[in-house]
Amino acid sequence: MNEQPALFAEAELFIRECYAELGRTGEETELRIREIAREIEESGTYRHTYEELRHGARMAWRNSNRCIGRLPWDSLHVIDRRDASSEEEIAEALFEHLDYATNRGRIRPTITVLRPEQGERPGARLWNEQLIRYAGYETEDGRRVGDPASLEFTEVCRQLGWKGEGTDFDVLPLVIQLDGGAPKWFELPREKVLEVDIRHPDLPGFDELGLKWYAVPAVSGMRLEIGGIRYGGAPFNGWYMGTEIGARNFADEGRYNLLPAVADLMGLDRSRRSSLWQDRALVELNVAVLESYRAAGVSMIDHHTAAAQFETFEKREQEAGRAVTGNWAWLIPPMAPATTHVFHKRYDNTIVKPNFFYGKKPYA
Ligand code: HEM
Ligand code: NRG
Repeated sequence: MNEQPALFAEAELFIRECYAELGRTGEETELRIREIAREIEESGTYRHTYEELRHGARMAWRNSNRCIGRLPWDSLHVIDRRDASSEEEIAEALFEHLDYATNRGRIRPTITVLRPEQGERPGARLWNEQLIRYAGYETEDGRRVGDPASLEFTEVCRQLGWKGEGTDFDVLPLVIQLDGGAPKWFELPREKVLEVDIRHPDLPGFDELGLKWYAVPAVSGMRLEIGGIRYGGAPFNGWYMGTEIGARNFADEGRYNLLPAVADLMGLDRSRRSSLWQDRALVELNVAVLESYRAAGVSMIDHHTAAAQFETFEKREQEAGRAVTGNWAWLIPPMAPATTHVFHKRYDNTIVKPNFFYGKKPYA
């Protein structure tokens, strides 16, 4: 099947919008579109300039309907590693991404763009959902260790020959696949992974739970799509909103399931749901997460400030003459949602490109 007309149509739309936003002239725009038309005719695809890649990735963030953190979209740091041509070179690029993005705690929103799909060649794929995530295990007696969200991927890593220590916080290896070849795994060097011990400012016994979490959330399981070009390997990161850890990763029954333990430390009555022991434990768990990141000097935002910044983003987009799209169910924070303005509005969930997409899992 010839996909060239569809590719060219997407490319043209993107270039017109991108060049208009960047203040390029009409002449430059038409010239570039003709150049791309020729390139597609000759090779079946085209290559973005660095400027197109950079602005395209920023537009993709701006268009991420589920993201409440979009205010600084125009400052995303874009690292072009389309040239990385072996799994080893890609692993190095990802280590460098983590170094740059972590910045000893002053996190910098960053994306590394790897080789895109080209015709039948799938380009670079990362099998990890995030660059840094904890392994999950189920023991023979049915006990759960680590992060249950990682059960399936941890088993994939095991079958590739990786072996975890079996703690609640084993950092998974990177699993990298190039052009549909055999995946290769790479242990993440310890010094690339900044972590924060979670302590509570005044709740006795809390610190003995021995909790910690990593500093940098770096989503690696999504495809970046710009002007019809599909980048299956384009890991990006910002910083955490506290509730992602405190109200979901630590609290969900299907994750670390810590609310009963925290409620018991607080001496709450768990025999009745109406004592609101879950709600009260949630608050203290989330205080501990926010205070711990602050004390460690690691960037993190609370959900109230995040919502206020999102409102500023909405105003700025309106001033720029652009419509804001959003997914309400994802934008509202998982704690006290009705205290934020987001709860009281409607959002248009239309998908605008450039954007990030989930596709089929590379394994399974
Ligand atoms: C989702 C916050 C940076 C793109 C989210 C979510 C939050 C969030 C709270 C919902 C996550 C969940 O419920 O699992 C933030 C904050 C950032 C930030 C505080 C700090 C700068 C970024 C960056 C990008 C991005 C740099 C891309 C360049 C996305 C996308 C999703 C998302 C694509 C949806 C993920 C999915 O569907 O699983 N963000 N974000 N965000 N964010 Fe952001
Ligand atoms: N909820 C997930 C992370 C999803 C993305 N969140 C961000 N992205 N903050 C978790 O690990 O809890 N970001 O690019 O900053």
